[in-house]
Amino acid sequence: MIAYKPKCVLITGATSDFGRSFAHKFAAHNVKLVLHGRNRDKLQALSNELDVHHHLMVFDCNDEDSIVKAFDTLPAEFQDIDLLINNAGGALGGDRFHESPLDDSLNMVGANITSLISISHKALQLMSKNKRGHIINIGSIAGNWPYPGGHVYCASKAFTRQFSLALRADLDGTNIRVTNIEPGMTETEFSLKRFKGDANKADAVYAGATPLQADDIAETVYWCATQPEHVNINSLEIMPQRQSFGPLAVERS
Ligand code: 8X3
Repeated sequence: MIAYKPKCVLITGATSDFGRSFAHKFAAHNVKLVLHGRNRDKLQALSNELDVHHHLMVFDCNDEDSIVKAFDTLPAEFQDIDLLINNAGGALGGDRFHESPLDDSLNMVGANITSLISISHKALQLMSKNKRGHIINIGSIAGNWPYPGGHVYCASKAFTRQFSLALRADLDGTNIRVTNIEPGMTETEFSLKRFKGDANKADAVYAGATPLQADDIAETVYWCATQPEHVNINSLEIMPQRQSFGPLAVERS
């Protein structure tokens, strides 16, 4: 028996592995959905798999005008969004910062930070009018633990964590919750996208490691979203049992 059932959940990046898992998880509990994706065909394919009431939003996270338009044309029956899952975004590249294309870094800032700000701003207008809501940001352990080649990705996830916590402070008295979920190694297309289609590099990340699966994170998100209204999970870091910490690097002469 769950303590709270969201009325309407907006999932960004719904066509990706995490997003698809979130959509199926909430649909299985008959929760109305607003599904965002950049690719209309992929979004339509997801739509065809769901038999719950839903609305599709197509926009590129780097296109501010289309974000605004998507919210301004949201049908009345979907304006009761009381859960936003900020899932869109990802990592691009794993080389050292100064040896990586600057465009990759700027695109990560756009997808992981700028659009998260814009979408949260729009969703909060609705939630504060309705005096209820919850934002669940999909952060990463990369926001807590830096690693070589992580640079802007790590920094964007550190932003997500601190933005989530600071929003908590701003939203005092509004009945709106904020949670930052911080997954570690999860076997998804994340690495394939990061390494721009290089399957060997992507597979090597997960080889022999028993990584988390998207459904593990969907389970966690659903648990956070269905806590009683007086409970706020601020942040939750989750790793595979077989992933842990290493020593700090020391350069020796
Ligand atoms: C994904 C986790 O460790 O690959 O956000 O950066 S990690």
